[in-house]
Formats: sequence, structure tokens, C-alpha cells
Amino acid sequence: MIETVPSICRYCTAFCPLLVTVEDGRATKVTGDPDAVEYQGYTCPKGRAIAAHTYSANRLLHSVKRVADGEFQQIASVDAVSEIGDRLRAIIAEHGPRSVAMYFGNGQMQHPFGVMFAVAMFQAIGSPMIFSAVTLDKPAEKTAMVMHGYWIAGGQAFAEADTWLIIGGNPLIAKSNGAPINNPGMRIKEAVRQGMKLIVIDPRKTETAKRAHVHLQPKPGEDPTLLAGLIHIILAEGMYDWAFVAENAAGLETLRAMVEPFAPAYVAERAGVPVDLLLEAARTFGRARRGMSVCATGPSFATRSNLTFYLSLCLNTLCGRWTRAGERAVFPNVLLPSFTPKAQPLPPYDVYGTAPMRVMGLRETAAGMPSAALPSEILLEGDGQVKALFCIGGNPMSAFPDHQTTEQALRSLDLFVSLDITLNASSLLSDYVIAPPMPLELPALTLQTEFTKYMHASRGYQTPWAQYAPAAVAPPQGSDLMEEHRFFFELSRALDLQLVIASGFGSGKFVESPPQSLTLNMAGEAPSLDELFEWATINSRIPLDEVKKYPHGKKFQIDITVEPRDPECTARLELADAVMMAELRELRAQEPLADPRYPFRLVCRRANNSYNSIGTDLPELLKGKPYNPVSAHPLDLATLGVTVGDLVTIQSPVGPLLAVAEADDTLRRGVVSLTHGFGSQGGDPRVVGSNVNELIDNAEYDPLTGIPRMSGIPVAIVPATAAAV
Ligand SMILES: Nc1nc2c(c(=O)[nH]1)N[C@H]1C(S)=C(S)[C@@H](COP(=O)(O)OP(=O)(O)OC[C@H]3O[C@@H](n4cnc5c(=O)[nH]c(N)nc54)[C@H](O)[C@@H]3O)O[C@H]1N2
Ligand SMILES: Nc1nc2c(c(=O)[nH]1)N[C@H]1C(S)=C(S)[C@@H](COP(=O)(O)OP(=O)(O)OC[C@H]3O[C@@H](n4cnc5c(=O)[nH]c(N)nc54)[C@H](O)[C@@H]3O)O[C@H]1N2
Ligand code: SF4
Ligand SMILES: [Mo]
Repeated sequence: MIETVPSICRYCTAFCPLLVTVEDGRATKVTGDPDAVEYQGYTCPKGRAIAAHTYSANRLLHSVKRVADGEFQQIASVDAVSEIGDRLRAIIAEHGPRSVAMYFGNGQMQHPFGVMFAVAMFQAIGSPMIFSAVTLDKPAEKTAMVMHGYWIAGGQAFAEADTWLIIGGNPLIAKSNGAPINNPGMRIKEAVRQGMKLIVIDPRKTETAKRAHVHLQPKPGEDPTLLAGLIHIILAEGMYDWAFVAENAAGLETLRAMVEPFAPAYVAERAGVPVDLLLEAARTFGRARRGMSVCATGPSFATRSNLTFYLSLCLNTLCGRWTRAGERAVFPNVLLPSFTPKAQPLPPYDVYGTAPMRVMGLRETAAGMPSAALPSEILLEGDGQVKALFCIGGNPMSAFPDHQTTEQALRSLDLFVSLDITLNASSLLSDYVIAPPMPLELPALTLQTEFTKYMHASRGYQTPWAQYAPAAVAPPQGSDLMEEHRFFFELSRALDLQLVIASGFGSGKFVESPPQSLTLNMAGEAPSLDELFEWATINSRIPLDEVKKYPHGKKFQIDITVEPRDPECTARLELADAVMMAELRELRAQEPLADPRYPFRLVCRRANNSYNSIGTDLPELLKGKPYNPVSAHPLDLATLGVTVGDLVTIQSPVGPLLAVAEADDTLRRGVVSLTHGFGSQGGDPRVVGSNVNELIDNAEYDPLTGIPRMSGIPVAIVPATAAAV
């Protein structure tokens, strides 16, 4: 029998609707869904390769246990749970609850309840050691919001904006932030056609920058300088919204004084951009009526990320780019609880959390625990040392800077359990790998993508879109797969723990609707994913049953008007946080030093055909190019005497890395770029690619969030020969 059924891709938060051809219970073809109106049938190559991924030879169809280095034995999932339970009980008894840690990465997106159940288990154990990819991604998105304050009604709509500033992001490829996630290429094209003046700050003329009215192509790491310069010009030329600022913000005069030394000539020279383009960017943004400034991973990975993200929020506040009373709410909540936003701030609050780290002078912040410090924390002996690690859909061996320390730390654990679909560089070091079902085998709901609005005022759906899709296929015959949430349920039961799962609607102190909790019946079965979807949407604005009536998704008719500020509300957004102002002063005082040994700056970039390390082992996606080249401007390659396809050694202060050279004239001269996600198991760079994290250590890190410098890395490039492999 052949049928075509809808599903949803969940590799990234774009959640593209899919049509899956199912022949005799097996997915044979995947395309975009033309009936999903908000996406116009869009998917990227990864979504279309999802059937190939599901049946890939590398996929785990049963859980495994490591019996020797690199050697695994099949184990029934229930037996794995019971063995892990025994070992965990002994570890907790000997070393205490803090000796148990978890890290979750992007692979949890397929199955959000896995992390929710794991967190409930950690609460029952009493361990605060919860780490995630957030602190390796854009931790400043959170910390800056907390220091600046939230605007409860959210940001302005992309579709109605006449300008938009994207700092170090490429939504055309990454579909992450900077533009609406439903077919960002189309959304940007439409907006530009309607007159939006896009401004992009990126050392590379990216696919997105090609659509820009102004593209500033600076030296990496100069974003805070540029933003201070933009604010300087906007204030000096009176292009800010004084009425909005007077009513809703504090600290204007302090900020004005602090950006005074960032005059256009100084900023342009320091950042390496033409002064007329800088002025044009400031005037385009300042004179527009609507449109936001948004930061992505480029400035997050460079130094002073809190300051960059903070100044970007200040720019939005100065220009009054928040949704006002009487306007249509941009984020109307469909599967999230109904909520009527108000045009008022939630004031700043303490950016620190409660859990301390024992290393690097770090602690928990609003962004969570600093993941890059986890390996050192594991290795440091003494009270509170981490002995057991659960890794849920993450690949630290690929994602963590300081590759060598990460490997040493993971190898030193008493118990390392991964929940992963494959044996990759990290799960290969695990004692147990629990094999879960893959996305086509699970029901899907767009709730998670709606949640991303709590991460930044411009993220998530900007239209009332929702979709539910049942599992498209059953897991392969003969497989023994255990869903992530079920694993933590069964493990908790083995440890006699009572789980209470909780879902919060908001971020930190920004609470839209009261959290929901559910005390699980530990004597019964773990709830199914569908039961959990029911529970998570009990208070949704549109009932789940209504959403289910539209198998290809639906844009619901929801018109919510933003209410005015409460008369008694005295809250203000903060334009001059003391810590941020001190950093701004430091920035002005510390000019970057050039080290002649490392004449190039290495930056990150996303590849369209892989998702971090996901897909880097899939021939259907790699299409004959299984590696990640290091790209440089053709004139830089010529100066180095390097020809395209040659091997080069990239030398950073912490290590050499071999990579294949590629020419890319969209890069600024002196900047080279390399995606992460490849080569983490080692091997010939022409066959498996190169692990950029071998070039990065965690010695230089942000003192607040702990994110290491992962962009703008000083490097040298020297020709290499095949003999070096
Ligand atoms: N140098 C450098 N380092 C970086 C970055 C960079 O650009 N440069 N980027 C950073 C960023 S932004 C991030 S978010 C992190 C990414 O950090 P991680 O999320 O840790 O890394 P991924 O490679 O995305 O790993 C995802 C894992 O999920 C597994 N997986 C896929 N599907 C499923 C599933 O259905 N269930 C389960 N359980 N697992 C699944 C995959 O096999 C893979 O092992 O890396 C960070 N590190
Ligand atoms: N196809 C695909 N999509 C993905 C992913 C993937 O691996 N592949 N990964 C997902 C993940 S985990 C994330 S976090 C998002 C990331 O989404 P984005 O943040 O949009 O990531 P990139 O596309 O790498 O864009 C980062 C840009 O920053 C620029 N840059 C580097 N250094 C600097 C700097 O110092 N200043 C400025 N201004 N720019 C700089 C780079 O040239 C690059 O163009 O994408 C997600 N989506
Ligand atoms: S990976 Fe591609 S197809 Fe899948 S949700 Fe993201 S953009 Fe859409
Ligand atoms: Mo990320």
C-alpha cells in the first residue's frame, strides 16, 4: 500500500511541514507540503533527506552497552535501564546528588519531553547540574534581556517593518533567528520587495547580506564597537523615539555619555568599515518607523557577547521598536495559553542563578550552567565532582571547545549514558547508548517552536500557525527503541523517585501564564507523547483537538490587541546597566592587539546540508563532499600560494588542524571560515572533515556566561601536504 501522510521536520526550530510517502509501512520519499500555506511547500535538503536518515546504516535500532574501547554489545533497553539504575544509585550514595550531571543538545528537539522528564528526575535526586547547548549558542540572548528588561508585548513584526538589522546571522541558511522561520528566504524576499531596508553586519557577504540595503563587513568581534557607534549617531542626530524612552526607559543620559567616545570616524576605522556606510546604516535604522535589531551566533561567539546583545536591545528601545498599546499582538499564542499582552516592561532582575560551579569562577546565570566549563568541572577532584553524565541528543565531542579536555573528561566518568540515534564521537565514549525512535516515528506538534518567542522578542512564529502530525511510520521491525521521556521515567522508577513534570510559560521572571505541573503515577505506565501533548496544551488558546482538524496545519484567525500599560506600573527598561557600562568603558580603553603570528581571523558559518554534526555521516546529504572546507578569499589564497582543494594547516594558539582549502570571495580579506560539526572522530580531513574545536580552548571565556571565544579566533594558514595526514 502507498499513501502520503503529513509530518513535521524537527531538525531545526523552523518545523517545516512535510509530506511523507509511505510504502508498506516504510517512508520512501519526503517533500515539502504544498498545502501548508505559511511555508509555501518549503523544506531544506535536510528535511527531504529525513527518510534516508531514518533508514541510514548508522542508525541505532537497539540500545548498546560498551564492553571495551570502541566495542559495543546490544542490550535490551529495559536491561540497560536496570543496570544504569544500579550504578547510579551507588554513585549517588557515594558522591552525592551533585555528582550526577546532564547535558542536552539539539537532538532533543524531536522529543522535548525527554528533557522535561530528565529535569524532573534531577529535581527528585536534588542535582542542579543541568547543562545545555544554550550556553554554547547564544547565552547572551537571555542575560542581556535580564539586564535590559523584557517588553511584555514583544517585538515588532518582521512583515510590517521598514528596516531590520541582523548582526552575525544568516537566516536564509540557518532558519534560526533574524527572520521569521517559516520559509525565511521567501519572507526576506517579500519584505524587501515591499520596501524593507535590510541591514546586515557580517564579515561575510552571506546569502542574507546579498539582500541587504546596507552590508557592513567588519573585522570579526567589533560588533559592540559598531553598535555603540550606531547608538552614538542615532542619539547625536536625534533619531530616537524620545517619547517612548521618556515613558519606558531609564539611563538615557548615562548611555549617551558612554557612547560619546564612539564617534563615527573612530568606529569605522576600528571595525574596518567605510564611515559613509556606517552613517547610512544608522540613518536607515534610526529614521525608519518600524523594525528591530537582532543578534545571532556571530557576535555571540565573538568576545563581549553580553555587551553586543545588550546594546542591540538598547537600540530597539531607543527607537521604540516594541509593540505598542492598540496594535495587533505579533505573537498571539496558538498552542500556548491565551494571553493578552500589555505595552509595558518587566524590569531587569539579578542575572545570576543559584548553582555554583567549582571551576573558572563561573556560576549559573539566566542562560543556565556554563557548558564549556563542564569538562573541567568533571576533571576537578574533590567534593561535588561529577561522576555520572547523561547526554540527551547532544554531541560534546563535536560541539565543545577544548576538544582534548572534553575527551579526557568524558573518558574519566564513572558512568556516561547517551540517548542518541547513532554512535558518534560522543556516544562512542558512552557506557550505554539508549536508542530512541526518530521523528517520522513520533507525533509532532508546533508547540516547541512557539516557545522560542520566550528566547528573544523576534523569535518563533509571527503568525498564528499551528500543526499536529501523528507518527508517519512505525519504528523498523525488530527494533528495540525507547523514547527519551520513557527512559527517564523507567530509570526514576528503578531509583524509587517520584517525578513531577513542569512546564513554564515564559522565561525567568517573565511569566505569561502560571506554570503547569503534573505528578506522575510511578506505579503505572509512562504517559505517551500524545498524552503529554494533551497535558501541555490544556490551557492553549486554540484547543489541540481543533488544531488536529487541519492535518496540513492552519493559520488561525486570532486578533489580539495589545493593552495599555497598567496605571500603577512604574517599571522601566534599563539603558545603562552598571556592568554593561563598565564593559563599554573597557571596550573603548582596550584596542584589539594584532599578533603577527596569527594574521587571519577564523569565523563560524552554518552549512545548508548538515545541522551541526547531524547529517555529516549521511551520503544523501553530503553529495560527494563529505568534509567541511576552510574557506578564504581567493586573493588571500593566492598570497599564501594555496590552490583550491589543497590541504592547509590552520594554526591557532592551541593547536594545528588540517583542512581542505576553498575559495570564497564573499569573505572579508583576512577572515577564514569553517563550519563546526565535522571531523570529531578524527581521520583524513578530505574524507571526514576537520573539527574546528581542536583550534579553540576555553581559556578565553565570557566571565558571566562562560561561553568561550568561538569566533574571531586568531589563526595562521600554511600550505600542507598529503604527508601531513
Ligand atoms: N566551534 C564551534 N563550536 C560550536 C558551534 C560553532 O559554530 N562553532 N556551535 C555551537 C552551537 S550554536 C550549538 S547549538 C552546539 C550544538 O551542540 P550539540 O547539540 O551538542 O551538537 P549536535 O551536533 O547538534 O548534536 C546533536 C546530537 O543529537 C543526536 N540526535 C539527532 N536526532 C536525535 C533524536 O531524535 N533523538 C536523540 N536523542 N538524539 C538525536 C545526533 O545524533 C547528535 O549526536 O554546538 C556549539 N559549538
Ligand atoms: N542549515 C543549518 N541550519 C542550522 C544549523 C546548521 O548547522 N545548519 N545550526 C543551527 C544552530 S545550532 C544555530 S545556533 C543556528 C545559528 O544560526 P545563525 O546564527 O544565523 O548562524 P550562521 O548562519 O552561522 O550565521 C552566523 C554568521 O555570523 C558571522 N560572523 C562570524 N563572526 C562574526 C562576528 O564577530 N561578528 C558578526 N557580526 N558576524 C560574525 C558569520 O560569517 C555567519 O554568517 O542555526 C541553526 N540552523
Ligand atoms: S532542517 Fe530544513 S526542513 Fe527541517 S525544519 Fe529546518 S529548515 Fe525545515
Ligand atoms: Mo545552536
